[in-house]
Amino acid sequence: RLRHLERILENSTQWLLKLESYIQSSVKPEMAELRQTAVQNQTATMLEIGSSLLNRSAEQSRKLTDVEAQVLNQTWRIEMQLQENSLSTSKLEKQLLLQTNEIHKLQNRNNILEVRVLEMETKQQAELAGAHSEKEKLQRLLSRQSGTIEEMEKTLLAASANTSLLQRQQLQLLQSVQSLPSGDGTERKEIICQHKGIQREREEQKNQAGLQGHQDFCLFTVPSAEVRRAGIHASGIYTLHIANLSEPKKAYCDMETDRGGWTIIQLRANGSLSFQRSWREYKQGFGDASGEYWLGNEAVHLLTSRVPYALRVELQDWEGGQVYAHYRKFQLGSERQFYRLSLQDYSGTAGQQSGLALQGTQFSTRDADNDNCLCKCAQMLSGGWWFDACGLSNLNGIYYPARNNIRKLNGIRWHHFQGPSYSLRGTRMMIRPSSF
Ligand SMILES: [Ca+2]
Repeated sequence: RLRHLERILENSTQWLLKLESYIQSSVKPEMAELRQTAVQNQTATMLEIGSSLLNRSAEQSRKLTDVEAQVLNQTWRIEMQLQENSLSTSKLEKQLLLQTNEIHKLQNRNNILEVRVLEMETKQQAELAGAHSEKEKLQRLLSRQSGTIEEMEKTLLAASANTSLLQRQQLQLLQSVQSLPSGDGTERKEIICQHKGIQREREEQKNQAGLQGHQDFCLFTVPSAEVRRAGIHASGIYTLHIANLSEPKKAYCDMETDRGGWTIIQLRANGSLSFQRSWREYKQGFGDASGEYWLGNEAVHLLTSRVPYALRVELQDWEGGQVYAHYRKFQLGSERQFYRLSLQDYSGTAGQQSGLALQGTQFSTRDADNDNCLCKCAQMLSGGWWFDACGLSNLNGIYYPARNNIRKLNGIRWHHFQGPSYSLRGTRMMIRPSSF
């Protein structure tokens, strides 16, 4: 049995070996194939992974280069800005330096000016003190003179009383002469002589009162009925015979305003006459006594130089307003003094003393610049006037009609009445002896 078993076992072992060899022979190529495919698969996947990795790295590198470019751009921009900034900074530094230099210069000038101002102040104070003492002296003199003037006025009043008495006698004599029947020549002559005597006496009285010579201003208001009848109390045009003036002058006399006796020296009423005139014209006068006119600087100078005169300025606006300025003392210097203005003792409703012009202001026309301005006021503001630099008034400016008269610097101005650029509707300047 055992041998049998051994033979079976041997057989089966052989069989198994055969099977194995068969299996081995049949399985080997398959395995190889399987391995190959596995290897191929793996290689493919590896290749895929590799290519995706490559793609990714390429993308990353692209992004990196982009970022790099951006960074480079930014750096470049920043550098440019830096450069610009440094340029502007240097410019600013230069400007700063220049400005500090200028400030230094200005400070220097300022210091010099301050020193000058101090010097001037001290000088002015000294001058002021001098002026004060002079003023006191003048006031003393004035009070003395006003005393003598009062005395003179008294004598004048007495003289005028005498005159009116004499006039009455004269008129009576004349009337009696007229009532006499014709024929008696001798008596008539006598009466005429008496009349002449009265006239001479009147002249002498006038001389004593300092009113010598011809009748040269609007002073006809002797308060007697006879004179009124003779018709020389009324306002109107009169002929003035002014001493030292070659020709008589026609002027309008106002016998009503403030007791009358006024000689009109300037009139603006409707713009019919141009006041754009030369020095010569303002000297000799222009226009007509029946309308707008300027009497003439020479005539006014001669009139106001012999006896004290008063000035009255009347102003009218376009809204019906009316004001006046009265100066108790008014005098005009000679042509050599450029018709320098002298004004004192203001009263009235037109502002204040300096409303017309400052004391001592000279007359200027378009062809004669005597003002206190670097400019030429008469050319700038038109007309002839006592321009300062250029002052608060100009009644000889251009005449502007209604509703066209505001914001006009070259119009008819009076600052203290209607402001600096309002052109007035009408003006009147008139004079009479202060003693009137
Ligand atoms: Ca000037």
